[in-house]
Amino acid sequence: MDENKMKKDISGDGRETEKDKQLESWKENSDGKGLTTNHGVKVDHTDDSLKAGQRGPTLMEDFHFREKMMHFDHERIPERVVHARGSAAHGYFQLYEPVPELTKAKIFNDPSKQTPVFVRFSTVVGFRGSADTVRDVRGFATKFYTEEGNWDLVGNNMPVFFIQDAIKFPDLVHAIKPEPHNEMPQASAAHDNFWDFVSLMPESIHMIMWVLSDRAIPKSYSTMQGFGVHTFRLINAEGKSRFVKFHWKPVNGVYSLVWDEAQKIAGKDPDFNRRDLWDLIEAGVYPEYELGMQIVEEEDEFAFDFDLLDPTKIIPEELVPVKIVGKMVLNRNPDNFFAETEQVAFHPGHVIPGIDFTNDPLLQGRLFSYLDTQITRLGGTNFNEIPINRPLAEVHNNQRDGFMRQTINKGRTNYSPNSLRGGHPLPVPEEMGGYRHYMEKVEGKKIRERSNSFKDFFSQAKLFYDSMSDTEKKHILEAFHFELGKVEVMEVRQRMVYMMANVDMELARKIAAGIGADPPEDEKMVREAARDARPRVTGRKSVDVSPALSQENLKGTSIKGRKVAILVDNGFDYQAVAKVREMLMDNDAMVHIVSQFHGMIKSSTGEELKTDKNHVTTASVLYDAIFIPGGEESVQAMKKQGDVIHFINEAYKHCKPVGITGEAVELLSMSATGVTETQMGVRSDMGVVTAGKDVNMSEFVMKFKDAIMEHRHWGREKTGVPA
Ligand code: HDE
Repeated sequence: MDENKMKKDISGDGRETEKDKQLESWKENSDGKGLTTNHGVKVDHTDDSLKAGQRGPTLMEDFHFREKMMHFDHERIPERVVHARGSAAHGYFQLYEPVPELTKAKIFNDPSKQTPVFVRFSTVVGFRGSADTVRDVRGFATKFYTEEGNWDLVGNNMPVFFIQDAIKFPDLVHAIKPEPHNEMPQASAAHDNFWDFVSLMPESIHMIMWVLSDRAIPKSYSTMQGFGVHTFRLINAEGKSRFVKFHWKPVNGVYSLVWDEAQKIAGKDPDFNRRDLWDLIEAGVYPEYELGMQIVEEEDEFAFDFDLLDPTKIIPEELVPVKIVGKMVLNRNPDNFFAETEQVAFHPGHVIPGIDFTNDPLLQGRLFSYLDTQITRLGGTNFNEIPINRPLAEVHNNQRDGFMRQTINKGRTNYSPNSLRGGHPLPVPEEMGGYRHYMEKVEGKKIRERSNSFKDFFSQAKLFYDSMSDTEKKHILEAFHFELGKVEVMEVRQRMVYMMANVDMELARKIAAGIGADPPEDEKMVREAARDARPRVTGRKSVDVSPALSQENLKGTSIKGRKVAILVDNGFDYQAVAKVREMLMDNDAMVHIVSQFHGMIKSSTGEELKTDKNHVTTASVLYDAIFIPGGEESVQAMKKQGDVIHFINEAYKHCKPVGITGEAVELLSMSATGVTETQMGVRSDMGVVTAGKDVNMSEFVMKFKDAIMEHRHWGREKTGVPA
């Protein structure tokens, strides 16, 4: 404020002074708390630094400025070396039926209890600010705040991994991250270093099949499977151990994007998956997942044609069905991204009594890595005291000091054994809930060697490929063409072709044809690419195809959470929009009204609709389906809008449902879909659902809903739509 004016006000002349006004306004708006410094002192002004006169230098004694700036200077912590970009949600897990025969873990024995959870989904390769829809593995990490302590199930959306031994992890991650000399490409495996590594690592090929499949571009975290990957152990109260693989199965089905769409979304809305998760929860359409277990008795350890300890292998669900034990519901968004999503620290070693490890060499290495990484990332050993990491179970131990210690422990003893505090905290006997590691008999020489039982690198890669639908196979081939097409060193492309010949000769030939490599006819080179691979073991439990692997068989039975754009302009058919919107809302789908400009749009009968998006703030790739109602004036306007025609073409190209009624069917003949205009009755053809004027809208709405349920209409993929 002007210094002279202030003086005048203070001298007073009976009128309300500037200061009085400020005070009144503060009282009106204050929540009774007010802005403070970090040491709790109330701050009177935060928009100007303390200066020697209005135009003078800034003063060192301005403790508020220094504190504010210094905090800002240090506001970034090292991002996760992998899984840097993540999005998270709170929720709960609830058991369906107790399973005491399998595990003594209390979370699996009390169906009346809701155990709080915090789940973080992530991409692996990209930095914190990278796009969501890149081709990558997705992390699916769950922290269960159980009454017995925290249990972290730190899984992925793919059931296998690239490598068999943790010691290869730094190599894998160095190879897949942007190349060190020029830090390119961002969030992508499509570069020479990665494929050079893969072409020399046949153990990675099963995972490569998953990464080049549609699983690597999930549409929504709410419709994505999760897997614990490793074989763990469950221990019951009698001390009996069984092997277990954990599965998360989304209640609303499993869906992916298509590659062209995923790349466009990365530009249009890099936060696509994050926003979707947030919006679903805000709308009360809570993501739900069932937890499943594949149980293998100890005596069946060697019953399969692969080694249960090998993390590059699945247990086909046709051999060991997934027993569903409970459900997780994500129903609350975090309050603060940094405090929760960024600071959450997962660790596969956070287990509770009743859950134990196997000797999977990848898991064993992870047990070291996660604890270690938090110390750098979160600044010290006290990260478990950060609110999001704090267990609900009480913590009593002899840990005291270290950076950022939060707990003020009372008493003089911090060691065990002690007599000065009666020995407390006392170790807890197993019978009273103390964690006792499973007493597995172990014997062996100290060696750096891979078990021969891990060396069938290709059978399950082939199993995966053979279990895909034709469309999924086509997508895998296209992904190979994209990824290897970006590789500059020809020898690497060629080596990958030889490698893939060990999985499927026909696939390898098709890959070669798309990347300018020789077909894999040289048997010696094919064998060399396989390195020390061993053939599949015969005479054990095995399958040649696993229908459970194909997403075509994993569709949901509702349209819950699907996003539909309704394109309108002034003069649209209100009744048609009302009917479609009602159906979508009734089924928990999300609707956006899209028009050329933001604002209110008037129907032909005078009703008004507020637009949610205009043509420049959205695009067809951000929706699962589109609907365009009739209305003479609206359709005439849209005919002149290239964006509308592009919307139709692109949705059509990506095989999405396109619903069109009344005069709007004329727009089809302007599009590149090749669909001929029809004004007659209701027609549904490969996801294009049309209805002429004056038809029964209920029939249209039903058919449109079915088309949305189908998600993608792959029969259309053959058509070369320019969009
Ligand atoms: Fe991780 N992994 N990982 N990983 N991982 C990390 O831990 C590591 C592996 C997974 O949302 C890091 O806190 C090693 C398999 C998820 O915060 C790090 C090996 C699976 C997340 C680390 C693996 C995963 C991570 C980075 C090979 C699926 C994100 C920051 C032995 C079962 C968790 C951090 C979150 C994060 C190490 C392999 C899943 C560096 C050494 C297999 C979901 O510690």
